[in-house]
Amino acid sequence: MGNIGSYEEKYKNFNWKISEQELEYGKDGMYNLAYYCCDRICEKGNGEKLAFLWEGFKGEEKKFTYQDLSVYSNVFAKYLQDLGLKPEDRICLFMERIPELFISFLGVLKMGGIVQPLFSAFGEDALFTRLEDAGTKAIFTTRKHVRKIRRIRDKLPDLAKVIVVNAGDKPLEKDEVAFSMEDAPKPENFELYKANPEAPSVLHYTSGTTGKPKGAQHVHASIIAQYITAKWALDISPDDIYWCTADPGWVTGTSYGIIGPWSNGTTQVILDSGFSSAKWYQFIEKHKITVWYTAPTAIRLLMKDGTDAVKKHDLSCLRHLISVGEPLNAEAVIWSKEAFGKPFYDSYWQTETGAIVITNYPGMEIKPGSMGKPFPGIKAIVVDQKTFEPITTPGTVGLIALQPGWPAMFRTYWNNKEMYDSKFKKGWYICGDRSSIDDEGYFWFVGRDDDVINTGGHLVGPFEIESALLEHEAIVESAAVGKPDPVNMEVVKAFVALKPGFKPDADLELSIINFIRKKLSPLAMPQEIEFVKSLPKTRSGKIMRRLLRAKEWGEEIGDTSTLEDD
Ligand code: 6R9
Repeated sequence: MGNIGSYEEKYKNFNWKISEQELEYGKDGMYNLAYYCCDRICEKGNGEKLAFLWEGFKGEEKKFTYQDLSVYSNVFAKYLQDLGLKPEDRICLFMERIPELFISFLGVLKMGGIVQPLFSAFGEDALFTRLEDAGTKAIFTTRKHVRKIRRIRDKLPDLAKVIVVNAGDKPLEKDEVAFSMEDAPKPENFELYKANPEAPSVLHYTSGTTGKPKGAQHVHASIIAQYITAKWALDISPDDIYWCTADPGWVTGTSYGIIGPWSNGTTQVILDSGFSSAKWYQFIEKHKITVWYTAPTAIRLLMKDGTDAVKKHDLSCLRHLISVGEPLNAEAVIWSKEAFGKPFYDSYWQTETGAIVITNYPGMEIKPGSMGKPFPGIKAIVVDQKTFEPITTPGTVGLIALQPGWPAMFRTYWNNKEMYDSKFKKGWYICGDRSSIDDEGYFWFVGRDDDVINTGGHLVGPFEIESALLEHEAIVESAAVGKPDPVNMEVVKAFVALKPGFKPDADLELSIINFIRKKLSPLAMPQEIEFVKSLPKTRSGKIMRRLLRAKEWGEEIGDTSTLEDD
């Protein structure tokens, strides 16, 4: 761990300028983050270095050097300009994990666009909500997903262009254009958009308890935090082979699947394939992966297959393992030591924070089950849930609160400044998670402070599911809550009341589950439907999800004084 030095010393002497200086951020007036992810690496003489190796689900491979990254991101940028797209236009990426997904991300930023990555697994409703809210101007997709866009196109007046990558031979429809990265003309020189550090860059949608998903809007200067956290917390260097298992539809897949590793000049590997422990271990062994960033759900799946599956492979290449997205159980840390000879390090952050804010810093003693301590430059405390005053007694649970001002912090929610403002109390940014801090400054995660469901590291908003459920012909009322699950931590359970004339049976349950899978995504799909006569509500008519949730978790129900009488 050559990168980092002692935590205490780094924390004490930290200044974000350290990162800016290493990056030479702002030299010759250049603040566009895409430049620092490829062109600068080439200018430093590392253009021939491998930026990424991609492996598809059939085992096919493609390789791209930093020079390729630089050239092809220019191809995307020029193409978008020629289509008439302008700086600050929202341009959505809606593709499976093909090389074009990663390269177009930089391409959009190079022409000044705001890049809006979305999971390709999203169904038409989930897609529509996010494109409508962002007023998205253009969308990159593949043949496989273009149908979903066609079904909602009429309702999206701002969506001028649908760009189909690898379109094949079948004819396209009006305002759809076929695009091939390899065949498109390569501009000799592309003049990057002169973004200022505060210019909008990435728009990531994330779910809340109420209302539609919110677009957390980031700026180009976020790279100052993403670069240094990737270097110090993930402990990557240009000599590493790094694997981030996250999809860029999730912030982990952009902050640490694109910006962090590439601004550090690291080689990364990308696997566009589903999960299987044998496949993952083969992948690590074959590419001699040294740093691995993944999520607790995946670790739990690996644990299920046992250490025997690990021992079939030579995984001695692995040097550092980090986890994100959900609480990392103490058992997973202990198991990982047994299986890989190394613990998983935890890292805590959010779409809104843009970069890691609390982590088990390399070299620091890990307390299994704790998330670690604030990253240098981050002041994190817990505050009282009602008064928002700092809690000073170790071990007392409060809300995680951060002092605003780190470079990767979101700057607003798109079209929703009011919601953004509501996240700040007494000068602190309130993350919406509960935790305690022990007498040595370690954070112990307790749970979320809202009804958002964390399933396998993906945040799913109950409101979006409930709204979609109401579109089903049989349903009159609905509530969605998280229910405990040994692998995914939580899965979605839906409570539904039926319209007269509908029978609560297995066929109807299946029909409802499939309905949500298609409309929203497999992630939001309920694993269980419970048919009820009516839902518990407050006197003001709000569904008491807390009550339904407590039942699922076998918890105390708590104060029910606001509950509506039957
Ligand atoms: C990066 C990311 C954020 C929410 C966050 C919290 C949960 C993330 C965690 C964790 C326990 C960790 N979360 N990391 N909970 N331990 N190490 O996950 O962003 O999708 O916005 O989710 O995820 O609840 O508030 P995002």
